[in-house]
Amino acid sequence: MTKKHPVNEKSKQEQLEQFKTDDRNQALTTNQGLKLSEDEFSLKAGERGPTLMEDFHFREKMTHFDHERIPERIVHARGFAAHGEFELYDSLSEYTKAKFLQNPSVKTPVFVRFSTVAGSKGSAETVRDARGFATKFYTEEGNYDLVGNNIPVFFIQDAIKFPDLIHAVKPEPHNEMPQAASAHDTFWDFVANNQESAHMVMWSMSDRAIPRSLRMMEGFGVHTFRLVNAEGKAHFVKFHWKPVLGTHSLVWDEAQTISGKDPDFHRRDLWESIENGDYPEYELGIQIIDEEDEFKFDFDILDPTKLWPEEDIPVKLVGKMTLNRNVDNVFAETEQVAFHPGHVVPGIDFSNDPLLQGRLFSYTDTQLIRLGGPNFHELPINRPVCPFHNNQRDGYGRQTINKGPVSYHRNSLAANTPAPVPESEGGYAHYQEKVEGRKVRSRSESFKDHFSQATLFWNSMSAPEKEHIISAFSFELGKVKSKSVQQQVVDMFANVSTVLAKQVAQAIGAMPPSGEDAPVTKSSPALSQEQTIKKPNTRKVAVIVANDFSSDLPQVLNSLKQQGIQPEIVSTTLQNVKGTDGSELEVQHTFLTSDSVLFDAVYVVGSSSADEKFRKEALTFAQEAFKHFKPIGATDEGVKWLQAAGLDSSPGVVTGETTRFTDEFIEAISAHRHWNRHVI
Ligand code: HDE
Repeated sequence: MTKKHPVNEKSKQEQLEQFKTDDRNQALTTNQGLKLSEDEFSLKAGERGPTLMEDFHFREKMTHFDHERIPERIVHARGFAAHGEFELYDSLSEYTKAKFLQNPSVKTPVFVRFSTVAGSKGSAETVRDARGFATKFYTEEGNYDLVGNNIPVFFIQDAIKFPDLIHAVKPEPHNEMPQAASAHDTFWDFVANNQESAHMVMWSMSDRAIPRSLRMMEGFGVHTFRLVNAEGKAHFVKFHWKPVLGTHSLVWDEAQTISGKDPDFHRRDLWESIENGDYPEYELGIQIIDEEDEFKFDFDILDPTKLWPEEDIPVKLVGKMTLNRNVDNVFAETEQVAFHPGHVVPGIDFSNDPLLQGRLFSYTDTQLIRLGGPNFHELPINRPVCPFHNNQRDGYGRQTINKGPVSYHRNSLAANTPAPVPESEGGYAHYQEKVEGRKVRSRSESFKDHFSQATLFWNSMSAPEKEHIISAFSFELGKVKSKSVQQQVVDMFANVSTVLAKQVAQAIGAMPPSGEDAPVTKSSPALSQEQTIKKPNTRKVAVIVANDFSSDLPQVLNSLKQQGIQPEIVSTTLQNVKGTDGSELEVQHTFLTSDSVLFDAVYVVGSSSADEKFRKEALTFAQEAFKHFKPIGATDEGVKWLQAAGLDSSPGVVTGETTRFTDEFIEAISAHRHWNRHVI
């Protein structure tokens, strides 16, 4: 007998509600429910005497505290997550039978965790690193996890090298330095001696590795997967997330300052956006290659160090994900969520990418130690929204109370249930790819070109992006102590571009390569962030205001707000500031509590009654913003201050001397950064 899984109508949110508890206004009890009369003093033999063993209250409280921590993730330890939903634009039945990709009226609940890779759980968030972008879709056929990164390729081609890569990038074992940074000898030694890393290293030295916001970065499934339709026909697919706000980055100097000023910069940005109702949105894109075309390209589609140029294989946008709910408890949800690329649903299958194949082992294995046993799927955040039944039993922390004596298959006592479901009724059947071969430990010839796409990436960058890459290499290698490693890296990247390698060699005192770059025959404009979507909304502007501001200011601020811009008032103290017409503005930050780097733009208003100290603080904000190529606006007294400091009449600096001040300032904010500004 086969039984179809009934679809559970309960949304993920409702399911989670059952597990939530509000301790406010409740009596204090032990975990056994015993009400307690006192919670400040342990039980002692006399007021000045020793504590008694009998104190079960003390022992329970302390034991629980002693066991509060679980091991952090070996990689991606520092992360932050949010709930949301995914909606499809049009049915994808041509390519896949996955139920959540059939019907545009179905909203699929999702949980997304973003992360850095190398740093520990408490590390700063704006470090140079790839970002994890892991999405759990709670579908009616079970959980589907798309566990991706914000960079479309990876450092290595075979999973067996992952422990080596991670050992090399993590803090060096003899002195545990540096934290959350690749700028050290072992990482670059790994790079030079594992040259398949060339392409990914180009990405991680680029602006992609220092995103402005988790809301403004792309996501990639990285590996080639398979979509399989109801007729059993398969296509190769790559998954993309495209942020609706465009792809934008910080600059390195700014990123480093933020690490100190606000190590929680990215989680704060995500949290506040969701609390404000500015829900982060990403469109899901797919690139499709017919199975027959597997060998038509000048790269192997199974090689995870290669991307599929979007100009050759267009990205079809198929749906939108909106993150609209913050977590209630970071430990219960963000920390305990367990992603796994092997969590698939019918209609989604794997390819033979050797990196993906290894990941299919690693993720469950890591949860066993991190979450303390095999029952982590029962944690509220990990439970599917459809029922699950099988003969697995027991283990640490088991919550399900399985009834009856039968926990084996095949059986007659329970009419051979729970029963497998035929493929035609929704049972998962692996795609029957024909596989033949000798058992070998080797790299396919088709995986041996490590530089063509690294060069494609370089050739696709705008001039400022290239400059940033050169400085990133110069910074990172400048921190490397071994002259030999420095030279090996310069020699390696001469294979990507001699222009790049020569400039880096110059910066770090290494021998420059000889020769010139070949003429550019191909570039992929989609790889550059220059042409990305540019919008003003959700951009934060520091508005520097003193008492006696002009009566026009509230109107300017309203116009900014109408565009979704978030002006925040910065002044000397948190006292309200007053305008010449008696109006008042609430101050959100002082010069002490905030900093130019925490904003997208600076607007200097000032006033004639502001003192010299105020003027200096305002100019520090403006000068920092100038150095980081940010838009700067000035009206009133602020115009004079900028003029005196020589900061006016540069690209992206808009002063109230023009009648179109507000429009021009909004335009300057939309542009994100003004790279054509001359910064000394
Ligand atoms: Fe992961 N990776 N990874 N990875 N990965 C983990 O699983 C692993 C790789 C990615 O927010 C671990 O639960 C191996 C590529 C993300 O919880 C671990 C290999 C990509 C996250 C693991 C890779 C990723 C992880 C550690 C080489 C982009 C965080 C904790 C074959 C496509 C998920 C955990 C979250 C986490 C193994 C390479 C993405 C150890 C063996 C390529 C986003 O299982």
